Amino acid sequence: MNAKEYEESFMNELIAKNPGEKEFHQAVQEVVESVAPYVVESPQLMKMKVLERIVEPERVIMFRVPWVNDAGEVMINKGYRIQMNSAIGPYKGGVRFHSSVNLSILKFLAFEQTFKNSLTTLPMGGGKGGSNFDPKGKSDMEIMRFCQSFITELFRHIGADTDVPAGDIGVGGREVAYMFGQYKRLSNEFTGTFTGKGIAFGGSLMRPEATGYGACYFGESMLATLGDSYKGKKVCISGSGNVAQFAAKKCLELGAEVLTMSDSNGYIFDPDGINSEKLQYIFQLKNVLRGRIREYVTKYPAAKYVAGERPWGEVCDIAMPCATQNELNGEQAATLLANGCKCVVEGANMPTTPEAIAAFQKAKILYSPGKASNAGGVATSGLEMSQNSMRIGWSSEEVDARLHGIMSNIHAMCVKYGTESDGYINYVKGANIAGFMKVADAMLAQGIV
Ligand code: NDP
Ligand code: 2IT
Repeated sequence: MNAKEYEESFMNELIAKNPGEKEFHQAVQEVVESVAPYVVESPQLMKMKVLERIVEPERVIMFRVPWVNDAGEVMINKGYRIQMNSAIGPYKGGVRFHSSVNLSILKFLAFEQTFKNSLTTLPMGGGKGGSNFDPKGKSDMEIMRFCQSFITELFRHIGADTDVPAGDIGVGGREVAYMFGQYKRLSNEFTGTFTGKGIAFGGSLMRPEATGYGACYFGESMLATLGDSYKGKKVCISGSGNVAQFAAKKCLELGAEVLTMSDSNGYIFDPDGINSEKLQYIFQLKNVLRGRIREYVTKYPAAKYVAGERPWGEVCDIAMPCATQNELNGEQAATLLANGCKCVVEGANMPTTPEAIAAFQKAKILYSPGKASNAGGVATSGLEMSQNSMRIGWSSEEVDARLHGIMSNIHAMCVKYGTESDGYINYVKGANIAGFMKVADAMLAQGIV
């Protein structure tokens, strides 16, 4: 069987076995395209059905999350944890609270996480969890009661050497703290079972910054392959949450100009650039006041707010999608290319659709998939786990230096496995092959489990 035939029959079977899970199919398709040529050449991988096992979660936990809102009404949400792969370490990955959360989205995220975690070189397996709970407009006490109910069930399935959750969309320091508090109470243990904790109770310095900073470090390495850098570049960022905020901060430090940020209702464009004072306002607006990005134009009237749109129609050199999956489509990719965009660095997971990826690669511009460029977040979670196990805390400088080293190493692995005959670096291929090989080797060694 050649690679193309293998890929087709593999995908047909996957879709038949997992009907309707379109995001999961999309994520698997991308990896299978990259690794199929290797798999068909390896009698061991074929015989031991490593790829067939990798797409089947080791365990899926689905549960009811009942809670009581401030009006005294009983509310019911769905809770999930996908324990995808533990070949190279305990399950590790974030928790997402968003109304769109379903099994397909969490399986795609847990699948991606498996390869991303492998790329970090740290001993972490892949997992992801979440709920269709919508945190928008909820009071602090509602958030707390929800987190407590979520953990009242989940606590029996997680642990420092079993499964270590963290944040993702809708889950930041506040939510991790409430979940950790309830976990500690139920388990009667103070361990590193969550990452992204507050600094006072075992969190790592630099974890909040790590995903956005790491994405910019990765972007700097990409640009360096062309003898270029962020300095003087115009950057369009989507999102205005954790990843977007710290990506913007690092862009400014690297001498770039940040023109846009967004949320699920629209985007802002500031022709004068979002400087550090304006960015400080966004930190306050989003993290303390929990406001909407459109409020930026009230404070800074020279900027415009575009409702219901993504920022990809604006002219930029670098695009950094940092909001959510499938937020940059083929048409928008064509516009970015026509406007001279030279580099796309994903901060979010799978934000670029397959058509858009194909357009960027056809135009041979720099394009990196999230599993490589956003790995700084989970890598620093891995560093938090190490510090917790050793019961010590490293300085910001130490964590940042390690983060920088890990991102450079991931970039080098993408170059090693992704460079094509004409010299173009296919970061998708590089990241998928490098991430897959380590997990596959571990699975082969451990037998059919
Ligand atoms: P946050 O919840 O802090 O921020 C998410 C941002 O994206 C918000 O501005 C939100 O707007 C926007 N957004 C969410 N859903 C949508 C949507 N359906 N359409 C348009 N905009 C949307 O999350 P993070 O910053 O942590 O996560 C952003 C992305 O980065 C996700 O893909 C996540 O998986 C990924 N990621 C996160 C890591 C981390 O360490 N936090 C690590 C690696 C990847 P609104 O306020 O309107 O919801
Ligand atoms: O997608 C991701 O890598 C994250 N949300 C971070 C996971 C983690 O365990 O820090």
